[in-house]
Amino acid sequence: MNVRLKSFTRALAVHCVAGGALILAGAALAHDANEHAAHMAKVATADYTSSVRSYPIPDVTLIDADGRSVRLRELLAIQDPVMMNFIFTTCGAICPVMSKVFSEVPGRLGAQAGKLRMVSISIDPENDTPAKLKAYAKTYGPTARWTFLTGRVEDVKAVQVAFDSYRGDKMNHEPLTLLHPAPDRPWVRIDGFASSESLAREYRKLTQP
Ligand SMILES: [Cu+2]
Repeated sequence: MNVRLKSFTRALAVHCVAGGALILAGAALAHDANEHAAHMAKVATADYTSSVRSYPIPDVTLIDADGRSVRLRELLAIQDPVMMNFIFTTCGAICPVMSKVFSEVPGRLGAQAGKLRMVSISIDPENDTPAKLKAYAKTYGPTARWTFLTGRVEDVKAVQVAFDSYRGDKMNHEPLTLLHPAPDRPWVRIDGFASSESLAREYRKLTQP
C-alpha cells in the first residue's frame, strides 16, 4: 500500500473511531476488516511522524474570530513560536480531538510555553464565519494566544495547498500539526494524531536550548 493511501485509510479509521459512525461510505470503505482493525490499533497508539519542511507562505489576508483582517505572512513572521493546524467547526471526527489537544498544550508546557501562539485555520470558510469560530473557540477555553482564522474560499485553499494539506474535500482532511519555532527556522510538520504530551515534547525540542 502506498504511503498516501495508508495515510488516507488511517484518517478514515480515525473518522470511524472518533465519530462512532461511518461518515464516509461506498468505495472508500472497501478496505477489509482486518486492515481496518490494524489501522484502529495504530490510531490508539497515537502514532505520528515528524519532518522538517520549508513552506512558502501565500500572501493572503484572512479574518479572525473578531472579524479583523489578518495578513498571514505578518502573523507568521512574529518572533514567537507558532503551532498551527487546520480545522472546521462542524467536524464530528478529528477536529474536536485536535482542538482539545491544542487547548491542553500550554498547560502541559507550563512556563516552558513561553510565547507560544496557536493558530487554527478553518478549511470550511463558507460555513465558518468569524462568529462561529468565536463560539467554537470558547468551547476550548482561554484563547488569548490562540487565533482562529477563516477567509475567502480561494485564500484558505491557497494556504492548505502551500502547507501540503489540501485534500480536495474537507471530509478527507488528515490530522496535521505544524510547528514553527521562529521566523528564520524551518517548520516541523507532524502528520498523524499527536497527543498533547507529544506536541509539548516536540515543542520543547524545538524551543529549549
Ligand atoms: Cu475534522
